[in-house]
Amino acid sequence: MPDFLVTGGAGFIGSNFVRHVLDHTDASVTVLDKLTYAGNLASLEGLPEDRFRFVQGDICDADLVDYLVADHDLVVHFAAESHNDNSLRDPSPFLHTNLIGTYTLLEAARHHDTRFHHISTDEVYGDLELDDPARFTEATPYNPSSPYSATKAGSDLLVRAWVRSFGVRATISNCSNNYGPYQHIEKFIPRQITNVLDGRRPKLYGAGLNVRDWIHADDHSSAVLLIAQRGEIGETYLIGADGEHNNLDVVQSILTMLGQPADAFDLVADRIGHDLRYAIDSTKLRTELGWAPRFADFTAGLAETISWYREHEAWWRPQKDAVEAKYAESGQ
Ligand code: NAD
Ligand code: TDX
Repeated sequence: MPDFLVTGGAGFIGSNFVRHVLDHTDASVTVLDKLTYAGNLASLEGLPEDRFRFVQGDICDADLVDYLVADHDLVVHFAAESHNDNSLRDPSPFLHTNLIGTYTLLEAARHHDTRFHHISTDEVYGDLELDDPARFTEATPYNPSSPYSATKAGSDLLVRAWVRSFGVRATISNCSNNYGPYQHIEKFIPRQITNVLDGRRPKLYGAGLNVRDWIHADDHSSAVLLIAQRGEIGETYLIGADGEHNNLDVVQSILTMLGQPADAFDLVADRIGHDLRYAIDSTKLRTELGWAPRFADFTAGLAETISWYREHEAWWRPQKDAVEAKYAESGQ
């Protein structure tokens, strides 16, 4: 088993992936993470010391990145500024981390001929109409809407260019919306769960009719591990679990599961340029690599996630007031 360098491993999906690799392989893992507001060492507690190492640092630090990449067989690159609303308030860290950071890692992978897997998002494809029978595929043209998704699209294009021009041994995956334990409470599902647990009302942007295609973070991790092990160099794989739901339905499920009336939410200011619908066709990943999600039932996965936030208040409580104060400034 190769040794993994996981960037952004103190974040939501990165920390899930680290646990997944340690549980399902005999590989060792090094995490490189800057510990921005979104990184949390508490998400990596209890991992085996003989197989896990944490390095605090910036993926734009070329010397550090070069030193670490030289010492590993495989880089899995999760580190990013990841929240659309933040990118609308201040795009600059998104350009720094998502573009310069990816470039810095690619240069190190090129110099050391290190296998590289790039984590990206379905948002690079823009959005779909609610009644469009189509879903995104690997052939869908890029059409990003927000500063966040534009920088992720740019990072994907850098990876493709480094494959073609310099022979970097890279793959890319574009995944739909993740949910599950350890997700930062600025994001939709954990924000609403912790609102209800905190005696606040859930906040829906616009009319709540935007659709997201939900996948449990564990299923994202199993797909990434499979692509890292068996994916074809230069290829892109879309990851999704057929989990389309509109935001209103998700909020009403959370309210009901927590014993509140289904109409106990507020409609608030809409997101600027708010993408209407995302939907993934993951046929390539399923047929070529034999992947299937474990959390096929979104309602069951959501109930488990609610229980996790109920039982891990110490993990999210320190951030709650600051997150809500920031949203309040923009009427959300
Ligand atoms: P997150 O915001 O929870 O975590 C990001 C992590 O990256 C944090 O630990 C942060 O400290 C670290 N980081 C940020 N800037 C850094 C830098 N310059 N150097 C080193 N570390 C840095 O994000 P997430 O939701 O776990 O997303 C992880 C990846 O998955 C991102 O690339 C994102 O675009 C992609 N993705 C996310 C979703 C989703 O639904 N959350 C869906 C598809 C793809
Ligand atoms: O309070 C809220 N109320 C609300 O209605 C918040 C925070 C969000 N929303 C809406 C906006 C979206 O339609 O919920 C939906 C999901 O919002 P986010 O959790 O912010 O996710 P999204 O913008 O869809 O992007 C997510 O999926 C793709 C991740 O944050 C990205 O990193 C990933 O690339």
